[in-house]
Amino acid sequence: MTKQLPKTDTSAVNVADYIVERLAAEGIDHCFGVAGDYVFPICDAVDSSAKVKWIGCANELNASYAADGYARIRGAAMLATTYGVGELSAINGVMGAKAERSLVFHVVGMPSYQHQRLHKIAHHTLGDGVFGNFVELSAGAACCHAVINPENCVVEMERIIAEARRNHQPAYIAVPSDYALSPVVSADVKPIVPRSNEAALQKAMAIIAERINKAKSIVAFPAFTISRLGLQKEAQKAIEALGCPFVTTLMEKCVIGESHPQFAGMYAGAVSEPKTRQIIEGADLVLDLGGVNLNDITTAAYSGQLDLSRFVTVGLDDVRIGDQVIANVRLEDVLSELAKLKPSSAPYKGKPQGLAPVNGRPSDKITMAALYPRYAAFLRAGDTVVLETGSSSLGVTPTILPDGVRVEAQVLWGSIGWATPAAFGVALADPSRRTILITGEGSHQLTANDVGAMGRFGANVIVFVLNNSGYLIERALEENPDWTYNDLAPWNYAELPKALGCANWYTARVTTLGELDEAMKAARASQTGAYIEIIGGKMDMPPALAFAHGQLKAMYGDTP
Ligand SMILES: Cc1ncc(C[n+]2csc(CCOP(=O)(O)OP(=O)(O)O)c2C)c(N)n1
Ligand SMILES: [Mg+2]
Repeated sequence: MTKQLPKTDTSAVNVADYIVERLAAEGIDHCFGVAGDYVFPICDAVDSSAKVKWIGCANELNASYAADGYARIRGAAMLATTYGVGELSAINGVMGAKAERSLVFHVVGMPSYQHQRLHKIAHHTLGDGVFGNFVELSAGAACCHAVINPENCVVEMERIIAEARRNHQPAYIAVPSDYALSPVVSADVKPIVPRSNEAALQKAMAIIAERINKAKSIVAFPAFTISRLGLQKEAQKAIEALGCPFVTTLMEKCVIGESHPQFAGMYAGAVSEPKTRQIIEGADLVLDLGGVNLNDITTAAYSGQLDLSRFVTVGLDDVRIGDQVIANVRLEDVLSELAKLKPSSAPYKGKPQGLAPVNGRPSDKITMAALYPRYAAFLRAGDTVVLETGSSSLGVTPTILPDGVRVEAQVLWGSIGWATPAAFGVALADPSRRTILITGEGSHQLTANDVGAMGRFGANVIVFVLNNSGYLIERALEENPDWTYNDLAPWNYAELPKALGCANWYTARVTTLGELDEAMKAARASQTGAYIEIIGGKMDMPPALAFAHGQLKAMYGDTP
């Protein structure tokens, strides 16, 4: 990709305009955020930019989640917040993007250099005349950072962009408000594109080829980073050239279509299908493509038996085989080298699992056993599903979904409330697809106010809110499900879109399967957003959650 850098040879370009234009060259055309006086110059630069549109969110946490959702589709996103109060509210969301490898450029407006130099007592500070307090905190949620001035702006932006791309994690860019309005000092730079070292790539490929030749059984294990980097097609080609089965965890749900003949199922430790478990736990060689995250959630409470000495892990920027690490090797390059292989035998052919049959009578109350097959029947190619942490994600992920459905979830960081604004960001990032939000009502309560932003900016999301009278997943993860802290204020969820300004949205509150089926049809047909509140049982949970309920000691450790 050739990027057009903004012009720097004229005093008409100020620092704020330069930053916005430079980020636009990364394929970003929306900026999520909340305005504030220190960040006005950045807001002004966005508002007057022909390339980037300002997307005001209800608060900075929401904006950070929306930026994360957007970045997952576009490869990068821009978030703008004000000093201290704004950036600190965004930290949880930006830290989540760091954990989940989503590239958010977090631009923060600081008090002016002049006031910093004079140690003025200013608003949004601790009143101590110190201005570095929050830089350290926000920088901790990023993989690199810079405090910008007119002289370093052009060079620092290239360094920051290259480093953020290399790690595929957030970057923090702090800009004092007077410097933001100063002309940029030009510098002769070119975009730095992360590339493999050719010798290192050849060395890594030779070792991988040798391992492949020696192995009696191989399985590919594509990681969540494949979708973050937009390498789904490249991973599929590599896996087809290898001819081996591939397995995913729930973090990679639908990374390659689930009807693919080489798909051998979802691995989730002891709750995997026995065949899936045997294929991956018994393989001589596990080709981890992108750095699979084997956490308590993806392994169903560490219940599997994976032998890590049989892994070859291709990270974003290195290859690891046992104790040997070959640095400066890019994932995309390894995938394209693997795609050149010729399989030595006929490719693996699994038995594709069909969609689960839809069950229940129209007059039946909505059960989880009837709900999840209905989601699978409802979803179609061209949908992007954003899944919230909670019982819903444990219900949807083990369900086979149609090809062409994309799934985004925040499995590792697991900050509830993420999915509602993330769905907003996903919808703005690619309006050619339909965005479907599936959330529990407890999580939704944290960030539901940005349903208003969906209406305002024409993001036609279909929202499913499961109302099961509280935090079901928490009830299931405790011996006693009835602690009062798992109860919630009983909102009238289906009335939210109207109250939040989405006047023409389709809304429904459904208690029976017949009502749910009707509402799903109407939502699919609507030209605007749609919002369906589903009434579920207080303790009605999907099987994966019931399993976790029986594994509490393994999840959290035994009582000392
Ligand atoms: C920011 C944050 N706070 C608290 C938690 C702990 N937590 C995990 S799931 C959950 C409840 C989810 O409830 P709901 O969205 O209603 O889904 P349900 O399981 O009831 O379907 C809570 C409070 C968290 N993960 N993130
Ligand atoms: Mg709930």
